[in-house]
Order: sequence, then C-alpha cells, then structure tokens
Amino acid sequence: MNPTRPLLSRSNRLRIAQFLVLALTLFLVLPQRPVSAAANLIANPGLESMAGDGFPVCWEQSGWGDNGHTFAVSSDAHSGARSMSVTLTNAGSGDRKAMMLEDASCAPNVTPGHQYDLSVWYKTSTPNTVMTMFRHDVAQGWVYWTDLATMPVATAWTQQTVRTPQIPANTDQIVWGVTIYGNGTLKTDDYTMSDATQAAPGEACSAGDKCVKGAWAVMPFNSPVRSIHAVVLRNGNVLLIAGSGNDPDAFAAKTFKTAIYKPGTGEFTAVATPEDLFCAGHVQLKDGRILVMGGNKDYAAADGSHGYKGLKNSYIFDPATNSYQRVNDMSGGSWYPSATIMGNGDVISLGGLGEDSNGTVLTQYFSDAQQRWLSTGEAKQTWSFWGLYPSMILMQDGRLFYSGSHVFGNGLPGSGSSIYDYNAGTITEVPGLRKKDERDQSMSVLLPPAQDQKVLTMGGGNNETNPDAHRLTDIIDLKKPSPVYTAGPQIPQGKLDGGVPQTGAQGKMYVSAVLLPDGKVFETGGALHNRATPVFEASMYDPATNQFTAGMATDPVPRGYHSSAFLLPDGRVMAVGDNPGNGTFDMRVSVYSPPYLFQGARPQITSVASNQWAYGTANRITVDKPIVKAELIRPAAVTHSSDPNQRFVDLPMTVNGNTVDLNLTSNPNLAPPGWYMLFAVGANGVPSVAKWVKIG
Ligand SMILES: [Cu+2]
Repeated sequence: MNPTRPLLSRSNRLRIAQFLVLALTLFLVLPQRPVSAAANLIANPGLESMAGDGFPVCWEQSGWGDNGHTFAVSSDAHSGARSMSVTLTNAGSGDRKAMMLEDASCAPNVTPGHQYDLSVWYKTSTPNTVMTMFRHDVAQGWVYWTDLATMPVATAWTQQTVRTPQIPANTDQIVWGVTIYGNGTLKTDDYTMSDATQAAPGEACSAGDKCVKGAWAVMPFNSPVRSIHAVVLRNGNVLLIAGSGNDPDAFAAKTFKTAIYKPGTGEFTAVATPEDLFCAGHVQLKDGRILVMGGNKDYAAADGSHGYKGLKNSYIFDPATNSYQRVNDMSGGSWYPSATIMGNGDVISLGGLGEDSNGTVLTQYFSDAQQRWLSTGEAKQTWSFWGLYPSMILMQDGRLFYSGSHVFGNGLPGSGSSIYDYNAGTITEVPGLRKKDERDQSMSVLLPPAQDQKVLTMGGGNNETNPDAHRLTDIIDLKKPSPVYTAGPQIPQGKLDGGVPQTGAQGKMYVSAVLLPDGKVFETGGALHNRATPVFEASMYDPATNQFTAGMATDPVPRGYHSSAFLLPDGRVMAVGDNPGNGTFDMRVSVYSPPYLFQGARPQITSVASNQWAYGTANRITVDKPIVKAELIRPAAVTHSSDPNQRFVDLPMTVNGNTVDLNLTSNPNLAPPGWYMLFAVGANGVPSVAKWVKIG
C-alpha cells in the first residue's frame, strides 16, 4: 500500500471532477456556505443533498490504481438518510476515496497558519484507511498536502477527530476525504471541520533582544575530546567521538577517544575506544543503540605514496553500558561513509574511501534482523561511487534521495543529485541543483514536517578550488513524480573575524542546520574558505514561508571544519568543534537558547500513556496547558554538516482539553523505527522538554 501517492491519480480525478462540475452546473442548487468560522465549514457534510448523477453534491469519486471498487450511497447512515460507502476488492495497487469537490464553492476556505479540527463518523472492515488532504495553492493550484489519522476497524458508527497541521502559506482552500487501500468496506457520514486556532494568551516577552534573536552561552568547561562526531542518545546524553581526532601523533600513539556528555550536569565520562573512529559513519538503530561503521585505517602518507585509508571495522555503541561492541566487518573499508536507516530498521551505507584509499563503490547493507553487515553478494550492488559523506535521505516511498551535499571537492558527475532505488537497483538523476561542484560541506535537511517531503540544501564550497563559499539554497519537493530542485532564498550574510561584513555572494561551507521543535530550521556556523575564515552568522529558516530571518544571535566560537550543531532534548542547540588549517582544534562547547525559550511558560507533557508506539496508532498524552502542535524529532547523529536521518515527524492531534491523542503515521518510511524526542508545542511556538518514545 501507499496512501501517500494520490498525486498519481490526478488526471483520473480531474476527469471525474470536470464531469461532476458539469453535472452540478446543470442540475443543482448548491447548499449555502457556512458563515461563521466556528461553524462546520463543510458543504453537504451529511451527504444528504444528491446530484443528478446519484452522487452527493460537492463530493467526487477519487483514487488510482488497478483495483476493484464500488462507490455507493448507503441508507445505513449515522444520521439522516444517507452515508457514503466505498468497497475495495483486489487491493494492493492504489486506493479509492470520496473527496470533497475541488470547486471554489464547495471546498472549505482556510487561513494560513490556522489549524482545523476535522471529524468524521465511520464504520470500516479494514484498518487500511487514512484521512487524505489536498490544498489549493494560489500559485500552483490543487496539490496533495498530507495524510492524517488512520481509522481502526469499527463495526458500529465511530467518530474520528484530528487536528490538522498549520495551514501552509499561499493556501486558501483545502479538501479532504477518507482513503481506503485495503480490501473491505468503508462507510462515512457527518463530516465536520472547524477552525481550532485560538488567540495567543499574550504573554509578553521581557528578555529584550533574546526575544527575537535567542542567546548563546559558552560553557565554562571544555570538551575533553575533539568532538568530530556528535550523537544524541536515547537517555539524553551526547556521544562525542574523536578517534584520533585528525591528529597524526594521536594516531601513531593509538590514542583514540570518545566521551559521553550529560547536558543536565555538564559532566563528561571517558569511553574506551577500540579503533580510530575518526571520520566513521554512525546511525541510530531502532533499539536506540548506535551503529558505528568504518573510520580511519591510516593517515595519508607524507611522501604521497598513499592517501587516507578506510577501516572495515564496525561497532555498536550501547547507551545502557556506555561501551562499544564489535560486529562483523563491513564488506569494504569506509572512511567518510554515509549511513541511513530504512523503514524496516536496516541501514544502508554508501561512499567513502576504502582500504586502498580508492573510492568505495559498494552498497553496504546492515540487516537489523541479523545484526550483521551483509556480504557484498548478499547486498544488491550498483557499483557506483557516491563520494564522501553523501547525504542520502530516506523518501516516503523507501527510495534514497542523494541531495548533492557531500564532503571534499566537486560533486558527482552529471547533475550532482539523484534518487537511488535500492530494491530496483536504479539511480535516476535529479536536475536543478545549482553549483553542484561547490557543495562541499553544504548541508541538506528534510524540512519539517517530514510528511511534506521537502529537502533544503544550503551553502557549500570546495576545499580544492577553494572559492568563496556561496549563499545559495535549493529546495526540492520529493512528492512530485519527477522532482526537480528549485532556487530557494539566499542564506543571509554574516561577519568575518574582526567584524568585517561579508559582501556579494560570500556565504558559508561547514554550515549547520538544526530542526527545532517549533517547526523552524536554525542555520548556524560555517566558514568562507577551506578550513579558514570563519563566518559569524545565524538565521532562522521557516518552511511555512520559505524565508530566512536574519540576525539571530551568533555563536562566539568559530565553527568551521569538523564542527557540528544539534538539538538537545531540552529544546536548546549545542555546538562543538572547529579544526582550522593550522591543525588546532577548538574544544569549547556552546549552547544556543532559541527565542522560544524567552516567550513565557513552557508546556509540560505530564504523562505519556505508553512510550512504545506502533505505526498508524493514536497515542495519548496529557499536558498542563493547551498545545497547538506535537511532533517527533529523531535525535542527531551528525558530523561534517551531515545528518541525513534528521527529521521532524508531525503528529496530527485529537484534542480533548489537556488530553491529547497523537496520531502516528502508518508509513515507516516517514518515521523510521527508533527512539524519538516527543515535543508538545504551545502558544508562540514554545516547546515542552522532550519525552522519549520508541517507534515501530
Ligand atoms: Cu573529517
């Protein structure tokens, strides 16, 4: 099944819609539109007014794929005389749904930024159902928006209620319906939709500049290790991995380091480090342990006889014991490998340098069920070189999007970006990425919410040609059948050492992008040149408006090569590392408090009914004050401006006072299994401290 592909049915749906519009024009008088914002916004909500073709006014048949289906108006109604019945047979390809008509006088009007409570009464013999929404974009016309709650099997009339995410900018109408994609019969009746957005409580911010810019603090202690890798663990601690830390003397002495940092106390604990995990790959497994792969087998020879060599070793770091356990070797050496968790909990690793210093062309596959790396022959191979730390982002259909962000030198030949289908063994180029040969240590993020499937790639340079790093950003909508990068807004300019303003196209490489619980992206750190010329600039990108807000407070510590920034479970952002060309390493730790931490009292999640959530379920929490949104954020595993698993999964809410049911997507590709930080967000975007929940 794939409930998230209704775009494929557009032509079919449009033909039906055109027919119905014609029928309506000929035969009908439309019901009056509701006049009050608090009233039900849906035309013909009980399906009682019938069109001349025997289908309810302002509703249409929709769906796609090769399945047997029957639409019928049923006399088995929740109220009145009629309900809508949709029966699917031969499920497996596509879906069917009764949708509100995409017609100016039928589709409910909405206000950008507002949220709406939707409800429907239903009976269903299959749990394979989901509420599906389209939105009317004033520039693009009707486009798929998102899927919300699923509906458990029910033989008696049952009401499902869900709160939408905030309506995106440029949206004036939405339509929705209930999709069925499994064999069975779904009946629906008595749809409602009302504006759930309340006025803000008006807590004024009294923290001056911090209300708008946030504030940095440099910790009164240093990291005991060169923090080249940072992983937020499911217990809230931070794993900082150095290995030899880009210090050849430490490598020669076999001095390899790891530390655990506890943000609550500022305490560091040393961890025995079995190999040189410098420039390894890492990813959260579904049980919350960390799979670490590859690393440094040797530094480049001074006489030029060989380059850096990749290790085949792999370890699992266990937060319960703060120790590394060895697993079987990878099939090839990997220095600077990517690591992406898939919807089934397996991990795919691509790119990097092998034991012979040449580029690794293997697809390396870690089976979660077998807890081992598959052999070269067991994994499907395309024999492609993906570069160093290629940013491989899991898409909702299970393919991997290579964003073009990488480390060192030029981009890949061709357009520099592509979609890799592991199962089919295909690689499809994606056009539109600008300056693909100046994307060394750019950063790519799957924007909030993951359900929107948009990736933002920002900045970058080239350590070999060493131009001024640029300010370009490019955005791609991976929901489209043939996605193409389009130009985004430029990263704001900052200042260089000594307060010298950047000019013209001067931007940054080594940039960090951190998804925040209010749904914005914090952009910080970076440098203008290869391991030189730090840039002091930070901004806030808002996916809802596609704009950067310039002038956020800047980290006083330079954050260039081998630096990282990441979200802590308390809603702050931590930054570590900087390794300029003179070989020194900045051991200072800085922490950023975003503006939302100065906007009044934070909501608290006072209870979580269960911290183990299955896909497609509603999960109850209680809060101490009203919230406007909730989401899961996957904890960081970041190095070299690369964290392809970073994601923000929206949780549509069913709100009953301070008791809130959070609806987890049924698609594991949108929220791969593992431990997540659960945030509840109140007025003014003020988030709670996270609770930890395990998905899948
Ligand atoms: Cu490195």
